[in-house]
Amino acid sequence: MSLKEDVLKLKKEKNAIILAHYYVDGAVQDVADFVGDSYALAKKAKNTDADIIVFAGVKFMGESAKMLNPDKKVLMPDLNADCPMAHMASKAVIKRMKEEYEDLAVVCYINSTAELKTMADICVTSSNALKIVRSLPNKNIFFIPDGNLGAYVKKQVPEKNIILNDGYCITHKRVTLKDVEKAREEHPNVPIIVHPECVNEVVEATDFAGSTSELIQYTVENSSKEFVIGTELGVLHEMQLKSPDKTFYPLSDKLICMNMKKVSLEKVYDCLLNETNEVFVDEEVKAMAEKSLDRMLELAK
Ligand code: CIZ
Ligand code: SF4
Repeated sequence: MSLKEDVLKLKKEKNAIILAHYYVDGAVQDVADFVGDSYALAKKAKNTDADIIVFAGVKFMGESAKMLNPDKKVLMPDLNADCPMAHMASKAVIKRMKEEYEDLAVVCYINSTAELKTMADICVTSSNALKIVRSLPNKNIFFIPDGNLGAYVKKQVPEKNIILNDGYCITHKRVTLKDVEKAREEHPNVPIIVHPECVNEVVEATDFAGSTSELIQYTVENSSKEFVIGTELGVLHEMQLKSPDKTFYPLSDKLICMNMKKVSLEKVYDCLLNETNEVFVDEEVKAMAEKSLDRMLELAK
């Protein structure tokens, strides 16, 4: 039997569900029950009746799944697959901001540790950030940890005073304006589409910015037969599956998240077989952090 078949068999025997992010290896996406971006995955994690959730993604995603579904066993193929941006905000700075602005809402991108989420009023993902920020009654908003997504939201929602933090995604930050210019030369008249985790000057120079699922949707609905893709290149797997007759060019070959790529099919199999790498979230942290996640799921409906 192939490793893929072994995983599928084991999954059935253990009543397990495999949730995979679009950024993990294609071979892992192919054994998953559900592949999605962080918003879709959080919703799935909340609504499953499986006994075990194997979360093929980075640590904050496993933590969120555990908080949304505390009675389930959540396993991660590699506990060292961690998103550096998830740590890029300071609790001391958040406290200071709260003192400075009486009506401050701390809006926390889901790409953050459970610890940081304890300081948040509400979580967002890139799929629902605009909708949620617009719907908040607060004028002053501290957007953590991603300064680039924060700047994108600020531009789209000018009626709010959005204070930016200086966190960033090490993967999307590698794309430069030069890459955009080069792609325009090599692929004239081809839409260049990017994730708003890219730096602002890149977002502004391209044709469309959106969340992972919005980018995939764009390539399905747009009549162009070619696209230049400015996000983690794992999404090409789904784009190609959805549009086999279209051609996708990477905006940069540096768009690889090394942490997402730590998740391999072998590790998926091992963690499910031995039920290792279980995710635990401290009770006190969970009690404070889960409110911001639940509030997101409520407001994003
Ligand atoms: O960069 C990430 O980790 C993203 C975009 C996650 C997600 O699906 O929103
Ligand atoms: Fe974190 Fe960026 Fe990797 Fe996403 S792509 S997990 S934000 S480092």
